[in-house]
Amino acid sequence: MTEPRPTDDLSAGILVGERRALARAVTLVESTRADHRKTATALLEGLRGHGRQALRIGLSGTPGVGKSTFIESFGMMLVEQGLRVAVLAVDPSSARSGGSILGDKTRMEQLSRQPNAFIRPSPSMSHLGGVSRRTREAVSLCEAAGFDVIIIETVGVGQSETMVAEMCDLFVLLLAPAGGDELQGVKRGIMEIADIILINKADGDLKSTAMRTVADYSGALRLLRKRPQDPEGFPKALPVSAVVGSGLEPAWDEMQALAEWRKESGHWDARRAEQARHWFEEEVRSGLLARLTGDASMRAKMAQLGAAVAKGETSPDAAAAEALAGLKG
Ligand SMILES: Nc1nc2c(ncn2[C@@H]2O[C@H](COP(=O)(O)OP(=O)(O)OP(=O)(O)O)[C@@H](O)[C@H]2O)c(=O)[nH]1
Ligand SMILES: [Mg+2]
Repeated sequence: MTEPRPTDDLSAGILVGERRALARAVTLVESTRADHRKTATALLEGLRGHGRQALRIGLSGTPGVGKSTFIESFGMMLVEQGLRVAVLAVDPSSARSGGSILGDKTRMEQLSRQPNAFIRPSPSMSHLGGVSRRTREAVSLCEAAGFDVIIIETVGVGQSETMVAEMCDLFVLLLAPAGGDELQGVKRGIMEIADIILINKADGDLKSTAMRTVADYSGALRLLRKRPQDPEGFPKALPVSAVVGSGLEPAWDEMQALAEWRKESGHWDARRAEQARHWFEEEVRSGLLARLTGDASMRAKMAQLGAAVAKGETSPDAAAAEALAGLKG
């Protein structure tokens, strides 16, 4: 008989959708300890091939736009439809203190109490590489645990959005109602990765401004270059109110319509394949970097080569070749 592997229990728990097992597994993939990393890799390998796919939704928006409130009401709507919803947060900056995680818990109070929801705040990791791997692996774990929808939330700061876009099927940008001039404020790169733009706070006094903002963005989106991964009419801007709960069903309908179209047209699979290749290359890059800076002798060699380059004793190319040659074996 073969020995049971340490991850067998965990794996079985995840596959039947146990939240406790899932939470333990996410903690495991977050760990930077070498032995934990080994176990995590074995766990993820063992879980491959379960054949489940969730709809992975990236959600971005500047602080205060209403991401937490939106996730609470949107998530509740999905749960009430019988769907299982996971929420993962990505925040590579250290700006988010324990305080706002607490704040998030209260803002997602109802959702966090649902047996069919799993909410995981951002771990305190400062570098983007660590956050991205942890999030990707957490996404895989949630998918293995049979979640239908995985929302990956990120604050609207540059790089983290691009990273999240590389691990989701749909990218939703949440914006606040604003006058026409402020349209310019949204970075072009973000407009280009958005599949659906939701103008939040379309309620009360802000409603008319929100409707105008929707019209402005609809116009701006029509001017963007048509992307092969979009059916007619996408990307799209819609009004929502996370507080009142209005517009959530139409937004969900559009997300599903887009996902369906991408599945039928082959863009869904092609994108996931491309993402897998992207992350493979990223891992090789970061693995190489880790080996170049990982042990003391390698670090000393890098420092010595760097100094030699700085003094003009050798060329950057030759020094790099020498550093890389040191990795062999
Ligand atoms: N009127 C109105 N206010 C909203 C709506 N959604 C959120 N808010 C308010 O906007 C403020 C910020 O909401 P959050 O959900 O915390 O925003 P967030 O994007 O998660 O903010 P960070 O976590 O700081 O990035 C809160 O006071 C909410 O009550 C909405 O649909 N309408
Ligand atoms: Mg929040």
